[in-house]
Amino acid sequence: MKTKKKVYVGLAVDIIHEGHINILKTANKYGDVIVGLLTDEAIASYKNIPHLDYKRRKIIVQNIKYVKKVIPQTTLSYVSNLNLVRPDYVVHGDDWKKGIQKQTRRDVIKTLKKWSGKLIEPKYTKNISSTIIKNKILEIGASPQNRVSRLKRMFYSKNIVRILESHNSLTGLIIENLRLNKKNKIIEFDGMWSSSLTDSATKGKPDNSSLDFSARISSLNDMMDVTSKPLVFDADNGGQIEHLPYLIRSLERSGVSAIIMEDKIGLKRNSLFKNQTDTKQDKPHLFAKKIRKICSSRQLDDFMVIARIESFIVGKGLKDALKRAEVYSKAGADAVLIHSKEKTPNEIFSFAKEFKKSKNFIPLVSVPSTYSKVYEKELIKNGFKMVIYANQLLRAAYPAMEHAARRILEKGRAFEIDKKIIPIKEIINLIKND
Ligand code: SPV
Ligand code: MG
Repeated sequence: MKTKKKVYVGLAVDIIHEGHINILKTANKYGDVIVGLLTDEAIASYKNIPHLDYKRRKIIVQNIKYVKKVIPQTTLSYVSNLNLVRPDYVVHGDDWKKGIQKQTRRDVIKTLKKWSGKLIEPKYTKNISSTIIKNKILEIGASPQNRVSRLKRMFYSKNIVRILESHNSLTGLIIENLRLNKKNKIIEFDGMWSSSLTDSATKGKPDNSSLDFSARISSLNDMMDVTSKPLVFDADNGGQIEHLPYLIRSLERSGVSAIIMEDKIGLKRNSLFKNQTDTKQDKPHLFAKKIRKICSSRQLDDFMVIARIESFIVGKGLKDALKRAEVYSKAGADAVLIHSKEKTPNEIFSFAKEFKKSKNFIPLVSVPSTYSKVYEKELIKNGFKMVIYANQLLRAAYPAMEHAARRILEKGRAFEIDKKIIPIKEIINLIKND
């Protein structure tokens, strides 16, 4: 009996739609369809991580009647899977002739040539794409549970998770919508940082917990109403251990993905102040108790607890920081934020180098406010998995607003600043209202 031809289809199937079925139906006419399903890591290498994780997408695809087998495709490039499968045909919608997949297509053609395989390109199904559907879902709203889980999935599928400070809905929308095409990859921020510093400053209060958690949660809920990306919550030192379960309950209910809790005690003072003589650190075993309390009270395993170590801030050395990292990791922390107010990342890099050797190593988080010259690629090289740009949007907005106010006072009219500020028409259209 003649063996059936092999047909390879590479798919991400973030959200399944009739465009995928059209491709698979066509592919099935040529032989047995093997789907190379892009892993979360492969997708994260060129755009945002998919809505559903690999396991769930696999279950869907392998139950489509046109599909014979599903294998993982771990890179955007098809080459290694093609060499493995040696298909007679590859089927892909003709939309990849243009745009970021152009090079991938060229490599497929070149590889298929080795065994005279053919590329079949059915017409792309117009007006349907995962992106269009995703935007529709966003209009309805992201479910808290899905939003909570996304952050942990990003930790394990991206080389770095990029978080930016957001102090109101408008800044949340900038983080939600800004996308750039850089070297054939779509880059964007992965989520929002709810900063105690900028939340307090926005309300004209000092960063010393004067602004209580319920006020902060109420304003982050405004951001949650209009965004879908994960939010990381700055919880200072978490407050009283007895109150933590209620804080966690409120955060989970709002769809917050992670809490960052710092190991300081006493009246809170911002870590970037030069003088930290009055700042005290908690005893490691007492702070570990708080971590355990969060772990036992969270309802979703994907809700992350990030322990923030302040040893460098209070002038203690590497040894103290490393000891604490061990204790906090054993207590159940999902990641460690090693904070620093130096001008270079040297001390956090030496911490990373040593901690990486430990069997209790957990992913590292960086807040490059004072050492802002550091590039993300250097953080990645040194073992960091998350970068938090902790205050830049407020710092950008404040001088711009102050300048506008000053010019109006100086000139006795507003005309001079008209060219520097957003036209009224644009501000009206900034927020969709349909
Ligand atoms: C914040 O943004 O509130 C932080 C980071 O906790 S830092 O200001 O560096 O303490
Ligand atoms: Mg803070």
